[in-house]
Amino acid sequence: MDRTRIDGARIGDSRITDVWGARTPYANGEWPARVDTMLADGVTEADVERWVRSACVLCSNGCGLDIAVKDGRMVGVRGRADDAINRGRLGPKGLYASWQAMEARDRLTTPLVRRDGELVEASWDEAMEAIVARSRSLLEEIGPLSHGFYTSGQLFIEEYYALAVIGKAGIGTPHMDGNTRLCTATAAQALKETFGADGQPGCYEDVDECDALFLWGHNMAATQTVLWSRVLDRLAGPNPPRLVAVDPRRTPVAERADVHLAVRPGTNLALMHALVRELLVNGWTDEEFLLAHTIGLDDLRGLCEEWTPERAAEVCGVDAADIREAARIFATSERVLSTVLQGFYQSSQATASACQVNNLHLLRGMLGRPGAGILQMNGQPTAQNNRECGADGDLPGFRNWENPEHVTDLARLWGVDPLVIPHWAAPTHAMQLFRYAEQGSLRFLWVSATNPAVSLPQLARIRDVLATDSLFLVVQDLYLTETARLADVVLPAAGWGEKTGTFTNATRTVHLSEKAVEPPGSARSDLDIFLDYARRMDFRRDDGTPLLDWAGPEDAYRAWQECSRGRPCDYTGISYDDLRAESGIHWPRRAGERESVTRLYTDADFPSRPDYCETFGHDLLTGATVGEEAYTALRPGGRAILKSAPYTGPHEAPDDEYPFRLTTGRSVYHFHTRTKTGRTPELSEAAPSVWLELAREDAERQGIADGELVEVRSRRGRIVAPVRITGIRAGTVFAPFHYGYWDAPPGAEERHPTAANELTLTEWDPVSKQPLFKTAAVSVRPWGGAS
Ligand SMILES: Nc1nc2c(c(=O)[nH]1)N[C@H]1C(S)=C(S)[C@@H](COP(=O)(O)OP(=O)(O)OC[C@H]3O[C@@H](n4cnc5c(=O)[nH]c(N)nc54)[C@H](O)[C@@H]3O)O[C@H]1N2
Ligand SMILES: Nc1nc2c(c(=O)[nH]1)N[C@H]1C(S)=C(S)[C@@H](COP(=O)(O)OP(=O)(O)OC[C@H]3O[C@@H](n4cnc5c(=O)[nH]c(N)nc54)[C@H](O)[C@@H]3O)O[C@H]1N2
Ligand code: SF4
Ligand SMILES: [Mo]
Repeated sequence: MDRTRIDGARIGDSRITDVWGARTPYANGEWPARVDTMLADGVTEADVERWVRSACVLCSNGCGLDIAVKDGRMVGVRGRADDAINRGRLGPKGLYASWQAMEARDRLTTPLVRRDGELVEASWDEAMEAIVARSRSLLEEIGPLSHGFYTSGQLFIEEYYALAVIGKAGIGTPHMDGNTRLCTATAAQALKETFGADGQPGCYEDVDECDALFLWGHNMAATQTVLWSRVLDRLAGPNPPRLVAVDPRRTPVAERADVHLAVRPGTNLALMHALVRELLVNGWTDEEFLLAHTIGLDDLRGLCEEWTPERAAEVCGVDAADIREAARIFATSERVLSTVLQGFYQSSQATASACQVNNLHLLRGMLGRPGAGILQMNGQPTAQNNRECGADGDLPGFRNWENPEHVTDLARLWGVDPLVIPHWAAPTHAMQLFRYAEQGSLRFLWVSATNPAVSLPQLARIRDVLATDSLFLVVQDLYLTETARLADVVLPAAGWGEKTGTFTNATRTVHLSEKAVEPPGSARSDLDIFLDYARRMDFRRDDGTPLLDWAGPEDAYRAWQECSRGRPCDYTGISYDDLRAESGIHWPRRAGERESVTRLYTDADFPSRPDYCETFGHDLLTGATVGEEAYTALRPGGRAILKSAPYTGPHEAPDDEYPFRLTTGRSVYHFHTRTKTGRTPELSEAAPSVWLELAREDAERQGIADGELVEVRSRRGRIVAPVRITGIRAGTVFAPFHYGYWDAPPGAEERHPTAANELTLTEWDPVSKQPLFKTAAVSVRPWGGAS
């Protein structure tokens, strides 16, 4: 099928095989525009009745686009040439899935409630009253700690903020988190630990200007395809940047790299210590910058002292010469951009490793100017907003739960007693939330826009937890997912294009996504559902007025703007109308300002002052909190903090029984648990079923042929998958985590399991609490069973 047009011209093949589209080479400077369009079969641009302003919600790149509407339905998308993020381009998920998934025939259209063990259709009144009745009785009997909320990185600002106010001021429970814990908790944590607050220092324009680009555990070619197009266009132009990739697999990124460090999974920190040491021992540092703008240099020096390239090479399984070369490129390039993602965030010692990337940049004063930047990347389209709005463990507006002033500030804004807002202990992280449900103390769990029955580690356990009798489970989704099937109440949500709201990509760029069409059946927006719950629960401020009196998204957004005032993520100068006039606006932009801040920290003034910072920090080895007193004694005073931790290595090392290191991740064609991409014909055909990547020498040693079915076992479970022989490092195997069971025959999780998370382990980074999806020990054997 050929429905792709680039710059108006049809290209030969579909964007399934031509993932990044045609090259538009450029030197430093502005990335040329190229407009990608996709329309339903038989529809031409002349047939489109309306183009509705939006941005793609299938990854954190946040590409600006317009939705094509005809006869009240979405019939395609077109990239926006005036958007600085994508300059008109879209990748396969944006082109094919964004709109087709919403038009799927099996969308949820009515609430479901469980009666006599079966989910049956119900009215909104019945469903909401069932929720409210349970909520009220549990609050009376047990109190707020009976309630938990597990949300997403895929809702809008307005929705997170509503949920944050409900959970933190209405109910007052600390048990709130999102799948953002699995996704970008480490990005946030590394930024907080080093600089004092969350907030991406760099921007995508740094790709246009850099001399060297380091991708730390980031398969950008598959996971931010449009950003990778930008990189490919730089590589195709005059004076291309040098490229360094750290990834155990030979990814498309690694194939283009000048240096590819194929480290053993779980060993990132050893490599980072060696790179930092190289900069230190060779004097490749900016002494003036370090003295004026950082603290902690002596400790960092001590930490890395013993990590010669040879020692790290042995631990990581790479060449010492390659480590030296990578360090030399970092040290001798004038403008270095780093991007960090799941190969670091979901691997061992995640926060300590991600902070070492920050440290490399600080050692050279390498941030806050064109081409010199850090992108502690996000993954999900709106992960940033959950962190900002506080529907997870954070307090809204990057406030510090250990700072009583910040809590009082919120209490004033919400009109409630500061004691209602949970801040007496560290917030509950996702894995702990499920543990409380398992133990029976958490009795009410409301899951919105995430599918934990496929995306959390150790699935057999998670399925049991979700099905526990003592737990009242509410699931709010577009489809009847694996998780929804276990719910007591299922609420049908309106999704992208069916509701209005705002969201912010990985580089602080805010887009407005306008409602283009009506949702199917009686589905309602997540915002409407949360507001309805708040109304029925009769949450009030201390003065007796309703806690949430917003009529719709713009009201909610204005309330959020107020909450962000004076904080690092200040939105007060970005209105809906501004977002209608400009395609993508960076925060911070304060009331009255017309220009945004493109790069943070241009003056090297960091948000680390004790009264302003988002955290007083942690010990990066154990996760113990530093506390206000000790933090204040450091006298950070606007300086960045150089910190990391001693190397300890992966938790579960291979042994005789489980000799392989398993790592997991993504295919370019699927988004997570495939609820959208699995309902998109082109994408589902491109990657219909699970596989296991194995190195040739391992396959030969085990007598396994390419395509042969194998059984992969860990201490937690098993999957069965055909082998693909690839350029992965020997001793390591890789499985995509996309393949759950919503479209599999009943009982598949027992007989023919395919979800990579059957194998993964219940462990997390001590600081960010992000689960370790990237390291586990497994065995691989030819599978005897029938296919
Ligand atoms: N097509 C597609 N795009 C997506 C998504 C999707 O599901 N599909 N999801 C979005 C989201 S939410 C996210 S979070 C991002 C994730 O984007 P990425 O982080 O780029 O994706 P992953 O495949 O999870 O992991 C990246 C790489 O880490 C490598 N890796 C594994 N273990 C280690 C290790 O110990 N050290 C190092 N250095 N590398 C290791 C893997 O081989 C893999 O290539 O993608 C976003 N974009
Ligand atoms: N083994 C392994 N596991 C992983 C990872 C890995 O690399 N390896 N990566 C982790 C990461 S980074 C992530 S982000 C998670 C993702 O894990 P999940 O969040 O579980 O994945 P999704 O499939 O994106 O689930 C989102 C759900 O929200 C629904 N949805 C979409 N839009 C809306 C909306 O507007 N409203 C409502 N109510 N629902 C909506 C979708 O239908 C879908 O069911 O997986 C994590 N799990
Ligand atoms: S790069 Fe991400 S945001 Fe852009 S079109 Fe692809 S999936 Fe959508
Ligand atoms: Mo993610």
